[in-house]
Amino acid sequence: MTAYETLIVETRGRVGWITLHRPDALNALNSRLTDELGAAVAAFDTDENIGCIVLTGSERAFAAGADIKEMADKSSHEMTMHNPFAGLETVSRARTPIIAAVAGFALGGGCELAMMCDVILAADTARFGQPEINLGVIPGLGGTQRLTRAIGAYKAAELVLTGRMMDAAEAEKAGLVSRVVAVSDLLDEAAKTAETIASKSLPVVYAAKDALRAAQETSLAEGLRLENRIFTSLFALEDQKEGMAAFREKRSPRFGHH
Ligand code: CO8
Repeated sequence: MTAYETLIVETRGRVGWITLHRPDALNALNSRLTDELGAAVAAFDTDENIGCIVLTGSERAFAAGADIKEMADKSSHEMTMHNPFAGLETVSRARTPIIAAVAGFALGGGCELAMMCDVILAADTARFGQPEINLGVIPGLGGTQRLTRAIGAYKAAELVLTGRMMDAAEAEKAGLVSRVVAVSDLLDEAAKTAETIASKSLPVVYAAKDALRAAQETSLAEGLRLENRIFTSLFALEDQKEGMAAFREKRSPRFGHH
């Protein structure tokens, strides 16, 4: 397996695990990390033996944002011509579901990275925010867009304009996170959720993710048409026949992922 400098990457059964690992910088996203993350996600996303990816950080920080020290002296031209965060597009485009398991700080690009994932499990220690305004910039990786869609215009505006952080309880109430668990249970809960997803038919999981994403990106009418087209097309799969036969025969399905 590829050696990474800023990540710990491992495979556990049908689940790919990626742990951000820049302990001295609270997992700040520098270009090395985002390149490596893009490569690690792409490798899992093209492996049909992987049915779900877990992305996590440390107990202290999921990620405290883009690396401010790396970015500080760049010109607008440099930022435009050499986007240091291009690797993250692989995360937001992945077909495989990604669970963000967040403990500690998820700030700026860290919060935006969590929002690129499909499920956000938060430890009770998690803190979310978009503090870019304090640095003289605004969010640039989805913080004004995905956050607004996740928690609504007025709450997102307050967070982006003040730069304040939300704790896990507030984030759950606002709808930013799927579930809050004790920090000691975070990785076990992420593993259980990932194994459950990975036990389903992979093409059906891809299809579900596709339809869910459409809800964020299209009009309701277009999304409903897409959902219906995907739903009917799934009757071409052996896994649909197996799933429904298993129900009739009162047994668990054995999905072959085709
Ligand atoms: N970048 C670089 N280094 C960082 C970052 C960061 N984002 N966050 C923390 N670190 C470093 C600190 O500098 C420190 O290093 P050192 O020991 O060498 O001084 C180390 O990590 C530990 O941090 P602290 O000592 O500050 O730890 P505290 O517990 O006192 O504070 C905080 C923790 C509150 C998280 C604090 O570190 C902090 O405020 N960090 C910055 C948070 C922030 O502003 N994030 C937003 C960054 S901008 C962004 O994400 C924009 C993304 C969009 C890009 C779009 C491109 C197209």
